[in-house]
Amino acid sequence: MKKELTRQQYLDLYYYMRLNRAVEDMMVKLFRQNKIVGGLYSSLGQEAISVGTAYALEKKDWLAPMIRNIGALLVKGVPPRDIFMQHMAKSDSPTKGKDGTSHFGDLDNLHIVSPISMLGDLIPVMTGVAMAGRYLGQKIVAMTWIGDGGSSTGVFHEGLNFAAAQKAPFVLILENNLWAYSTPVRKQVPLENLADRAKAYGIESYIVDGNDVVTVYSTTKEAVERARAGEGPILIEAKTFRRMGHAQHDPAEYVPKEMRAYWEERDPITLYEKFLSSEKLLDAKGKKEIEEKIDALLVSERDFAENSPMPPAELAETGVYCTGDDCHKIQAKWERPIVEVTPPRSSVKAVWTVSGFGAGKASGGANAPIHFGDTQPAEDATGNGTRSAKGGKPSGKTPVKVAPKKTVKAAAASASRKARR
Ligand SMILES: Cc1ncc(C[n+]2csc(CCOP(=O)(O)OP(=O)(O)O)c2C)c(N)n1
Ligand SMILES: [Mg+2]
Repeated sequence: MKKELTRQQYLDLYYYMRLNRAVEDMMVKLFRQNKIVGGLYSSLGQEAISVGTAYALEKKDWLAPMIRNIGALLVKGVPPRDIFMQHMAKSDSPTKGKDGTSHFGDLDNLHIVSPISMLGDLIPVMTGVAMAGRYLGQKIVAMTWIGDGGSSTGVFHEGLNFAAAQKAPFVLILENNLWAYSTPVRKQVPLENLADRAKAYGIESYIVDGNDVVTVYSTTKEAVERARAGEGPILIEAKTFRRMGHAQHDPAEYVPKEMRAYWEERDPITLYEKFLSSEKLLDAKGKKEIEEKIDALLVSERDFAENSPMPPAELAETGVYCTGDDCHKIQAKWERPIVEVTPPRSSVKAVWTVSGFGAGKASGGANAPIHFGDTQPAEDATGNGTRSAKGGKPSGKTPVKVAPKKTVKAAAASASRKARR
């Protein structure tokens, strides 16, 4: 681990990893008391990934968690009581008891898209979120996670190819914990590094030690800022190990003892505590204060959850179908003049360029425009037509200039300046 963050950032990462583990420990107890409805999954030993990656996002960014990403939800601001109530199917839970595990989102405030059980399906969905953010001029980045097993689904490849083709500001975290249920990664992927999958789509990738929270955070931060700057999607493979079975029902006896022992020695929280104490960022007193803070918080959050009633039976027949405004009131938040892109009509000129998008032989060059209106005829597709900031008439066709070679970041910055007009 390298020292490069502020003291507060170091301590935040520690707090959230401890909180992540404590929330899950408490849920194991609730599960054994038969208070959890449905399955219970564990991210024991993988906390550095959920916490380090989500911590690299800004408040306005979007994420969609998978089953082992409770840490990411906590970092995004979900209170532990919501996680407890959701797992207990209580009336005050985010889904009012209609769904379990971490199957809930918050589109209005925290920008969380609910997980989808079908592995890989969140990749095209979050690509869409990333593209929508670009369309609305929001400068957001979207993130989701996938496992080693999930990276072999068809939709993983379709989704990542789509994200790459669209240069979507999207970061995908591939948690390679070496197992998918009882299948070891070696038996289902003929690759040493799953990050190599990125090559098939011409996108950038990183490999990180998933048990080193500082490296996870700083690598993800770099990837997030590159995606935000217009470089397109980025894949990060975080190497780690699934310390528990697939879920509570699975004792994982198929995992070799030596493998488990090796990884238990590399517990991400223990490793981080050593680092913090060697850097004089945390002493015994500070550690105790954090533990007491988390204990007190979780006791009150658990009590709140336990005291929440089970939903009344009649609730089952409500909210089954979306009925429009009384179902959800999500409105697009435009960060650019809406008139630039609506109503779509054939005369609408492209107003947004993304470096390298459409740079193939048959298209217009390194700064091809993305059309928001109807697709223009091929010969017009290279036109770098501009419109006034107030969304007035197109200013006429401007000849395409072949942009001098500049760094991707500079090109992206200029694209973003245009976008803000
Ligand atoms: C498309 C699809 N196939 C199968 C499943 C069933 N399933 C749920 S989790 C899982 C294993 C996932 O392994 P991995 O992606 O490595 O994630 P991990 O559990 O290790 O975090 C499977 C096969 C599913 N949910 N979706
Ligand atoms: Mg796995």
